[in-house]
Amino acid sequence: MNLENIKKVDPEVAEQIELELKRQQDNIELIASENFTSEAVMEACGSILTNKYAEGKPNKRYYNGCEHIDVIESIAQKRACELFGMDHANVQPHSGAQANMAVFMATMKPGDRVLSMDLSNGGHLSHGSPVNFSGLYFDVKSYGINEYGEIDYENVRQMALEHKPKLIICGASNYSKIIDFKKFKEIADEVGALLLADIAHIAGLVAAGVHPSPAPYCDFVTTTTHKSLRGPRGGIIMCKEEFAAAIDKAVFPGLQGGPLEHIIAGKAVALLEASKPEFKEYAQQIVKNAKALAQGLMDEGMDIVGGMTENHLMTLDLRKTGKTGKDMANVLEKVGITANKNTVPNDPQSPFVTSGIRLGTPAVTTRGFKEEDMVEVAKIIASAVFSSDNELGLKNLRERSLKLCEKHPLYD
Ligand code: DSN
Repeated sequence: MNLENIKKVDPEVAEQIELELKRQQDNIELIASENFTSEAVMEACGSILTNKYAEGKPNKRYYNGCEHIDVIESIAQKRACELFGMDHANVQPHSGAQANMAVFMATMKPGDRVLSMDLSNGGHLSHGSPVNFSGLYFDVKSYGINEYGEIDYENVRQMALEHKPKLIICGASNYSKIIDFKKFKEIADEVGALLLADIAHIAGLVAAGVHPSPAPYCDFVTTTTHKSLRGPRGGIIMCKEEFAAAIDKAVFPGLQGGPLEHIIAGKAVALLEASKPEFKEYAQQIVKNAKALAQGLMDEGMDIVGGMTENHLMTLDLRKTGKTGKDMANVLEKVGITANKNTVPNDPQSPFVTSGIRLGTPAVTTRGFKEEDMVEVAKIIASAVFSSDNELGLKNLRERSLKLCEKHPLYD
């Protein structure tokens, strides 16, 4: 990584970037929403495009000098539509939360009703959590998951019939099963609701055909670009043509000012990368690795919410070990594994403590981990949890995790 100039101008920040690179290289990244984007994407994001104001949309800007920006943003829009099979794409949202906010703004008035997945069951803050704009300004009803870790579609239907939401949201930030978008569409149609699929977590799997696509069924599809899609940090909204004008207006001038055109260029590059055959293989490997990790953990006697995963992630249920998600995430960090604490359904602990740890495979798959590596990762995790007080044991586990990192170098 070239830090030549920043080292001269600001050695303090340069040092922290170098340390962060080493942290990423020397630790096993299992945060399910993280990934390692390509150097090509980072070049676009670090380019002179950061200098340009371009409020508005391609060929309809409030500033002059946008002829090259227009081409780049149009390329990103076209690639998003082609990759995900939707009519229209707005590639300007700075994040997934802002993409969701724009759909709310384009379709509802404050106080209108939404049906979405509960945050503690795997939903997302921006789908209606009481502490988020979505829960503060809209009337939110939530569905959860059943004892098998699955969405109970009949329960969703009953809730939709009872509450008559204007918008139904499917998609989650911690759900390990395939989402049946067709069933959601049938429910939405039965009650006359609009349907939004937030595919932030599974976008890479959808792009590669490894998870069914929401495109034939949903009015809106939102995603982040930095998770399994492996692009820069940002969001995209896709929709049916009939909602295109309302979505564009909600993004600008509704919610955002100048778009981040350097990041939009990074999104364009990532979308091209995601359309290649190598990316399909990558997405297939993400799922194989997740299954190998889940099986390995279960073989070591650990519980997984809902059992075997069907996508890129899973939640370790620590309840029977008597340990908390908060403590075990810290223990895993000691042995060189980065993960996040997460609630399990009916969690007796608070969301800050939790009884679970969410684990995902997009990032380790990018650096080349295969099934046999995931079995070793499972053994390291189980040993760390079961002997979390044995400092010498943890030190040995740290050496084992470092060996895996050295076997699969990153950004070298
Ligand atoms: N914070 C993201 C995640 O970790 O899933 C969702 O926005």
